[in-house]
Amino acid sequence: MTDHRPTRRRFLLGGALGAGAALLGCDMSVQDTPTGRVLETAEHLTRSAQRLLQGRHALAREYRATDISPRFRVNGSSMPDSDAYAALLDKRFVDWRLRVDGLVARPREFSLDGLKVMPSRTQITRHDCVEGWSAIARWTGVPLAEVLRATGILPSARYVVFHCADELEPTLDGSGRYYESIDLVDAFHPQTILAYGMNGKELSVGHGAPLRLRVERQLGYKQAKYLMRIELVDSLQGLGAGRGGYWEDRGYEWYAGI
Ligand SMILES: Nc1nc2c(c(=O)[nH]1)N[C@H]1C(S)=C(S)[C@@H](COP(=O)(O)O)O[C@H]1N2
Ligand SMILES: [Mo]
Repeated sequence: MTDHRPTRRRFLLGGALGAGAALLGCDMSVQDTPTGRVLETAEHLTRSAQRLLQGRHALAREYRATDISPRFRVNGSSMPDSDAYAALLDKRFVDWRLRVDGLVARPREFSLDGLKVMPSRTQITRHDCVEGWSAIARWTGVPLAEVLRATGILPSARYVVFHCADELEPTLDGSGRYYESIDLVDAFHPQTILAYGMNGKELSVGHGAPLRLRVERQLGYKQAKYLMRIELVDSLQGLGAGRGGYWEDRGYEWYAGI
């Protein structure tokens, strides 16, 4: 299987995070295969793809309360720099709404209290940033699957896009706004939650209040903070520079598996 696994360009300095999961699908090509062996190769690829998919359903390691890091760094934006966010924070997010739209059956807005009365999940996991630091925290939130069950998704939906309140790179045209995306395998993974709580408290502004994504099988930059809108799409092309996220548009990998 390893022969046919596409090579991942790794950008992790020192490889401190260990071997990651391989990219799925797009890099696998049978085009160069001599005709007589196409079927054999196709079978092999199917088997490989299946193993990779099963691998992606596996749970990230969960830790004990005593493993929680005494300090968890704030990284990237530490607070969205806009009057709109300041106004929401001022009123402790009572006016904040998470909009869920795009390729959903029932577009909806959720209040923070509305999300808090939905089924919740708490997990103690390790956050790994590409810059070479890790920290363990307890996250509480609503499984993304529950939100998507409430809105329904259309058959054409392929990706879930997370639009954030912050511009990490201030620009006039909004191209510096933070966003991220995941596929439906990760969207319905049981540890993929929209977190409003951290270590038993409300999520702080630095860590992404009022709501952030936790997608535990992937690196730190996928863990979008300051969520404002979730959009279901069939392609990532129309967003940003088309590579599926703020850092992806600047050269990082879209599937940042750990
Ligand atoms: N909206 C938004 N989400 C973001 C970022 C950001 O700058 N803006 N930084 C990312 C990166 S690189 C990391 S490592 C984590 C940091 O989360 P923390 O501040 O809770 O440590 O958030 C990720 N999500
Ligand atoms: Mo990061």
